[in-house]
Amino acid sequence: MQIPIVMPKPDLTALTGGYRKTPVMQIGADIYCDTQRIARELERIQPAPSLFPEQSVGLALALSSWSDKVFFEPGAGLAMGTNAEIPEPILEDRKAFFNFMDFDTLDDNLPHLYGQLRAQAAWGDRQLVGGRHYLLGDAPSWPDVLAYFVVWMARANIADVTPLFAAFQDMAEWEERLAAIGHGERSEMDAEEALAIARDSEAQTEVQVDGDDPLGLAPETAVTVAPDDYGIVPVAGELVRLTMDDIAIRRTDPRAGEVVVHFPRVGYRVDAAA
Ligand SMILES: N[C@@H](CCC(=O)N[C@@H](CS)C(=O)NCC(=O)O)C(=O)O
Repeated sequence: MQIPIVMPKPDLTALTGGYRKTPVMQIGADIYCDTQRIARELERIQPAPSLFPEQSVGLALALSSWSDKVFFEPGAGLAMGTNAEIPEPILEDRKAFFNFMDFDTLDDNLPHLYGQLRAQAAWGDRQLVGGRHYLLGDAPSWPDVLAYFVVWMARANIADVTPLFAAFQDMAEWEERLAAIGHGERSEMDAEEALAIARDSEAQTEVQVDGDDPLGLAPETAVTVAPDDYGIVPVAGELVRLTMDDIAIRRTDPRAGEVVVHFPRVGYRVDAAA
């Protein structure tokens, strides 16, 4: 399903209950929000080849927070501040969305942001020293995806990025290797069909609410779930899962029917509904 680049995104939010970010994965009536949650579900369904090889899962997931915040923020700031091609409606949408960025002082901040982006790209480049093909070794893994998406965004949007990254030859070759992996076979499905599949399916989610969780919530409690960083739109539903890894809530939508919406635990806030 194609989703609009700015709000409103009525077909997407019919599935998610309000979560607006990209990407979202739908499997029947299970809706997975956030790349981290999507990656873990893909790993569960298709464990080989692994996205988390050689017991790297803890490290790889910790790096999600790095790429989502520390690496992403200067990349997004520079994309907004230096790409004259970005249409005005997108800039206006992102001004409200990127609460970590002060658009009034963005121009003065650009040299700082360039410095932050370059120093973090250098980490990636150093990690490849000695002919290592991917960040954790000979096989691609989740940290490659995490680092690549910011570098890709930078190359596509940021003015003067070529000289900024010129010294990072190993990184440039790594980018080519990752791009060569491609996107598999893609086929389009329109929004009405996706919504019909949600309506006609039953969520395949096992109820699991951790009794030791510090939030002390019971299954079926009415809650809201929202990202704790930016794009903070609470999604309301009944608690189905609350573990150290994930959160899931059940909600009923006039167009999508009864769906279960999934989030990662880290980076998301759960509150009992008022
Ligand atoms: N933590 C989220 C971040 C997702 C995110 O910020 N996505 C950007 C696009 S790459 C977005 O949603 N931008 C606003 C929009 O598409 O409306 C994830 O890893 O999926």
